[in-house]
Amino acid sequence: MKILAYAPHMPTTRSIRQQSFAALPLLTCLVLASVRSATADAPRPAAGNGTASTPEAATTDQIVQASGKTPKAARFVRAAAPKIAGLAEGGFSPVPAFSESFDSGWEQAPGPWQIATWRQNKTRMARERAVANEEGQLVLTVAAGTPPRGGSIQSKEEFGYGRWIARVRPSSVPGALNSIFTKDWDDKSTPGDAHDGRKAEVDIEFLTHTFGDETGEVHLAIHLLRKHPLWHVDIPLDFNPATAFHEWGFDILPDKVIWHVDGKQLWRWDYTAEDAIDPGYEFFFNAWTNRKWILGPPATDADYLIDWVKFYPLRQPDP
Ligand SMILES: [Ca+2]
Ligand SMILES: [Ca+2]
Repeated sequence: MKILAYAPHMPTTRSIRQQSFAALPLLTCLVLASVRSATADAPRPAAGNGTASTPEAATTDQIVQASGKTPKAARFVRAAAPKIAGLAEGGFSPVPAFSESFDSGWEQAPGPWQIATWRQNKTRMARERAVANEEGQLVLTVAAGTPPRGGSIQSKEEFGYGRWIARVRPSSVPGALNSIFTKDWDDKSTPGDAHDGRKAEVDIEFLTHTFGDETGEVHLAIHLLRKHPLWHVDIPLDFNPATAFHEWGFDILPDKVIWHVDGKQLWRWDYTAEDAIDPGYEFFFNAWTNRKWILGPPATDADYLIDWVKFYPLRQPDP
């Protein structure tokens, strides 16, 4: 994403359990301390209205502005794209360490997930916009009209290196952003502070206004605390992501991130001595809107369908 701030999320915290983040991927190392204030997405106390106060707004605006100038990549053609490594070949566990199928009624006992009830990127999140349907799909809804209202969930635990795959179908209604991302919002080893992570973020974001007849775009980004986004790109696609479910994901590896769709590589981002993604990231889905970049709000409710998500950890090398 570009984005930090708005990117996918930005929750606020009222207790330890609420973590937030933004949507941008960030990465790693940055000077934590100094940056925190800069990050607008920082969570604030959700107390009451979850409204945020200040600094966040600036950051969100900055992110949106930067995201609106995202470089455009060459068109992605699924048939011609290279295949990603299989689980064994890539060194991943053959069995997911975490998986969720969002069965009907999921929202009544979301287990390892937290449903956002605060603002993210200036969009008000609520439980009624994060509900599983009869088909066993999580539906994150961006409501028609104003004020900006969306849905968002995040994992309660954090994860290390590995492969994430989510089977999703973004909305065909223009004016929404539907995301898949991982972010270090909270360092879970320090329960006294619920938003002390490094704020690095890896994003997949769909801007539904880019979807058309057999066409569309996906926005990929890396955010680090020191820079939002650190890197981002819009990739034109040879299909419309909203016409069918596809398996989207990313491999978070010790030396690079690889984004993929239906087993084909979308992009590869190699770490440098300064910029890298390290373990300890929470996982998120969200749906939100704004005017400038997302071209929202939508004219009718925009539903983002998420069938399942799985995480295959990278195996430790044998001693
Ligand atoms: Ca973390
Ligand atoms: Ca913490």
